[in-house]
Amino acid sequence: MSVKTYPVLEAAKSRTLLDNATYLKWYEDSIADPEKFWGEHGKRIEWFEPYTKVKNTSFKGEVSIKWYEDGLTNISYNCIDRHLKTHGEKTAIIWEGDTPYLDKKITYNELYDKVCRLANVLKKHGVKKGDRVTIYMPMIPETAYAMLACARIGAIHSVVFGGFSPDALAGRIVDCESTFVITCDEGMRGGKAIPLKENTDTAIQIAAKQNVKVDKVLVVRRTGGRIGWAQKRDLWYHQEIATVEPDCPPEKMKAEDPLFILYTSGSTGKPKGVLHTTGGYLVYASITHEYVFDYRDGDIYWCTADVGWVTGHSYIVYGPLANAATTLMFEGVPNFPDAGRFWEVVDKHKVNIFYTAPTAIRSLMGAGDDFVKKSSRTSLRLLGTVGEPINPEAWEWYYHVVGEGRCPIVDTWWQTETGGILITPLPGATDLKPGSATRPFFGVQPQIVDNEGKVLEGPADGNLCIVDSWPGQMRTVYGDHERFVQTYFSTYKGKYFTGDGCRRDEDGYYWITGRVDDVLNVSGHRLGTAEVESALVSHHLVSEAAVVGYPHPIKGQGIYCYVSLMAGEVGSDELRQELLKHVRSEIGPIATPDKIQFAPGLPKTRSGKIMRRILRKIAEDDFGSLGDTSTLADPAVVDDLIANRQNRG
Ligand code: 6R9
Repeated sequence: MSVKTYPVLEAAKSRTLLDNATYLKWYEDSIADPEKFWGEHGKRIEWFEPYTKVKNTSFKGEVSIKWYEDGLTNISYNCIDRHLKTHGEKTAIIWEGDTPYLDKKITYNELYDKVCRLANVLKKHGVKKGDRVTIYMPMIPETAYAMLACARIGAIHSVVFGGFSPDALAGRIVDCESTFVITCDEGMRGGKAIPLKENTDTAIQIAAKQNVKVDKVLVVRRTGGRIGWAQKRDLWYHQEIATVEPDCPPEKMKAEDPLFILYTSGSTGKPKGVLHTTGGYLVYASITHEYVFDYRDGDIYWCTADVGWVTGHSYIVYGPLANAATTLMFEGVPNFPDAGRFWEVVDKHKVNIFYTAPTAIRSLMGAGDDFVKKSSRTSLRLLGTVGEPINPEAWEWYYHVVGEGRCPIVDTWWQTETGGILITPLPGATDLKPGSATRPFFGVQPQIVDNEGKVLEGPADGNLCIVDSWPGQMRTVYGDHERFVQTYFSTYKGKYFTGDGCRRDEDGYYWITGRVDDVLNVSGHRLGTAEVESALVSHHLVSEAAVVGYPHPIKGQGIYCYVSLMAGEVGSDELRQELLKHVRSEIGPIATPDKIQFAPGLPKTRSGKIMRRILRKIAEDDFGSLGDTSTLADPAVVDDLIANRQNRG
């Protein structure tokens, strides 16, 4: 197969310090002597007490990851105070509301004021270093204030995506025993109000039944909609911040003190609390933000992710603010009021760097070029994607129609667990191939192994591992270090296993082929098949469920559910609707099944294991290659599944 290559653009070459030769040199140095490389680059942030140790990591045995361990710093200080002398009046955050006429700008001076006050509010209500604060918020500046206020006083934040249901929120509150919640009356998305406070109230009741009592709820007023109020528990944000001091000294944090927990789906069990710490995380978020996006002072930078995901943490809040950038926060959705919204916002705020997800690109591509062409987009200089593999057609459209062939695309591969970007082009250094995340960032050593763990050299197809630590790596699963070791370091002993399949081509470029475990990627959102299955079986009429992904033109992957009902029950369209509703309420709208097939039996091995491989093939309409079905307890089940599949027509 011949793959088109796009050489580095001249404009990108002239802007960046990092041409290809420099990339190669730095990369080599970073691998040959990580201590020296990260020792130098660690100085890009300010330390109250400098580190003398740089790297102390082991992927073997108990697995222990420490970076800059004897240094003292504070992330809020680094993202705000440090910039005040030179950038105090610079815009830190541009907020673009859901409706096109709503926007505002927040300078670094204002950010300082807001964050200090909120930090003082937290303190006043007893939040201390190490306490967990849950943030269940829409895309408004107060969400960033809340994260930074926690970081300022050393509280650990757990941001829960505003699209999650009360049940999912409760699970996350309970897991990290969080007694303080920051939320909003309602969020606004695509013209619709999202009842965040109401969901929080419900979640708190659920959590209470599991013996976790939320003491305080701080409520930001966004819409002014009617909400319930618990006198002793609930606090209005606007009232509270008016009564506290405008300064709050930043807590001196050890580099390895926790910064945040972010729950993410794995192949088994409940979502895991991915724990990131302070020093290494910030160094890594900041260096990748600068070099991957070729960020320069004065650039307007926009990442369209939600702060409820890791992309929002590292590349809306922490990376950009550590670099004193202007970061745009968008409350709305790509197709409201119409499919031209992104490009309108680009023109309105003169956005230079634009970072979004393949699913958004595919859906806007489907809406037609006219929506793009209505805008000028002359400010754009660099485009980025993240979240899932980008198909070459979408890449080409993004490059030629949106970027008019002027803007490099950085296809950035990384994960909640990695804290920052690991495999990516650098705009002034890397020739691009549509669909490839290209080459590793500094200090990152990818390896491709086969299913037996044999290391594959040269061009190869297999499972993606990373062989040594980088500063942004997660440190543990909150409260369950054993699960951390089991999940990431036991499949291939002594290596970090990403869960992704990957091909390396003859130029050493990496092509991520998608998850090789039971994790779905729906519109760039991670979901465990086990989570959807357990939501389905929690319905009283369902006896068993198996969930697989199948290719979906917009979402990347769709959710295909095989459902067996209790004896005597019959599947119907009404029941299908009821199950859709049920899953939405258990997890949230992102988990809404695309197809539900009622199946009297599921293909199982004689030992009772569901053969997902077969279910995947049927969901993909690919029955020619079902493979060996002889180990099935009852091979006839398969014929029934094919006859009743949901993809017909
Ligand atoms: C940052 C983020 C991680 C999973 C990851 C992979 C997929 C992310 C990708 C990509 C191909 C890219 N993924 N970026 N696949 N090309 N550029 O998305 O984190 O939500 O934890 O998802 O997303 O499968 O393992 P997270």
